[in-house]
Amino acid sequence: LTLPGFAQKRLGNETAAQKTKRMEWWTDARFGMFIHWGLYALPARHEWVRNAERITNENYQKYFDQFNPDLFDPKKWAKEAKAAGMKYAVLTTKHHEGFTLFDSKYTDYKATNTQAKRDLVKEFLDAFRAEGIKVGFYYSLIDWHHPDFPVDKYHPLRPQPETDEAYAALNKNRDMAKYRKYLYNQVTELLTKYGKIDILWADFSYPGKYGKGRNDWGSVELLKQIRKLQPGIIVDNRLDLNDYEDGTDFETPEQVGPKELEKYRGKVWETCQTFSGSWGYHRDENTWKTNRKLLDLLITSVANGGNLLLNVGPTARGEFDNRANTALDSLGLWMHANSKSIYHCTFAPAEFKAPEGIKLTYNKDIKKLYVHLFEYPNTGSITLEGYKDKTKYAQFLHDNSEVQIDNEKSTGNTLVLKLPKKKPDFEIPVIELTLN
Ligand code: JFZ
Repeated sequence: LTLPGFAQKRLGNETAAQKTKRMEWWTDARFGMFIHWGLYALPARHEWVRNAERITNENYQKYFDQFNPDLFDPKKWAKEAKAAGMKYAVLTTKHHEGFTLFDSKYTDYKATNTQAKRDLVKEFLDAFRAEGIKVGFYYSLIDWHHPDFPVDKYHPLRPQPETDEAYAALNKNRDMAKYRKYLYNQVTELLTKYGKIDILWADFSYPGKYGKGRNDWGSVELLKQIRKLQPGIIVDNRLDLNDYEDGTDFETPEQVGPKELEKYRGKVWETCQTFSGSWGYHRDENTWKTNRKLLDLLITSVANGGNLLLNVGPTARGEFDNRANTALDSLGLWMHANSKSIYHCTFAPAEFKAPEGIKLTYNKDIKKLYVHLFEYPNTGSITLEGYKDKTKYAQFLHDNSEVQIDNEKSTGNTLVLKLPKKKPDFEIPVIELTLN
């Protein structure tokens, strides 16, 4: 029963089934690459450096003048993404600093006017599409360079302490309506000049005092325009439209740990994660996640029905650095042998309980359950309560070698599997159970 007035607000008339269909490739893909690249690769100390160090346009100009990515070769990026098992990639076409990697006719603050002298977005698209990788645009709603973008609590020029008078003084010549038009024009450019775009990742809203939200961006109109120009596109939830039933395609839990991700089960979501802490290339950051941790995030995402968007911050010369390559290689090795437990998989039916040290994923079409051994037992066996009458066959995923059922110990509905004493040569080995 739907009572009039209780129906949620809607922007369009797509049904839930149509939405599921539109998003099918994305929910199947599970693993994508985020790429944060801009002028902030030069200072190499976080993409928020302008904010953190309160740098003026004038003092930031040197990075524009110096920008010269002589090693930029997106074909290499695309190959690296593909080898890691990633199925889509999202590039920062413009980050908060306002610099555009694409050739926009609405600004001079763009890659074509630097020593790079070319449209870097165009080259990214060509290269990734050639590898069969879906393509997405990150576009920053925030713009610290545009003269009309009103100073707010996140602006590098923000007043401290915060008072209405201080903001008003800084904003007397800034006009949000003009900036809103600029933003609308650039998004329109991005979605009309570059062919089919699979994802738009708009970032981000912070409504409230000295913040910005849907009325500032013109989010309703913007989203309608986005959907009109690219009917198949998938849009993130950062336009401040969460009270619209169809305003959001997916949630974006950012930099959260595996435990936190369990809360998103049943929703449509993608966690974005950095290797270290910064999204932009950060030379001196030494807190890199271990390869195991990255793998944990990938498996845990799928085990809870979500995607992982793993970020790389290319250097100012346009390359992934060695630390990034090493991490991607390691994920690629695992994915090469085990990706069947990732693609087209989701959380297991509730009847399957995962014992301590195990995470489950499930492919409902082929009725396979994937048992990820986060801890490898030294007892030579694992015990799965309630699995026996549901399981037909067990094998390791990486080599299709049989994992024998211990018929003596498998009493009642308990399934006991015999494992090799020596752990297979994967950080987290996977057993594939073929279900009845
Ligand atoms: C934003 C950006 O500021 C950041 O530089 C990066 O691009 C990241 C992917 O997205 O960071 C955010 C945005 C929103 C929240 C947190 C960090 N949030 O709503 O909690």
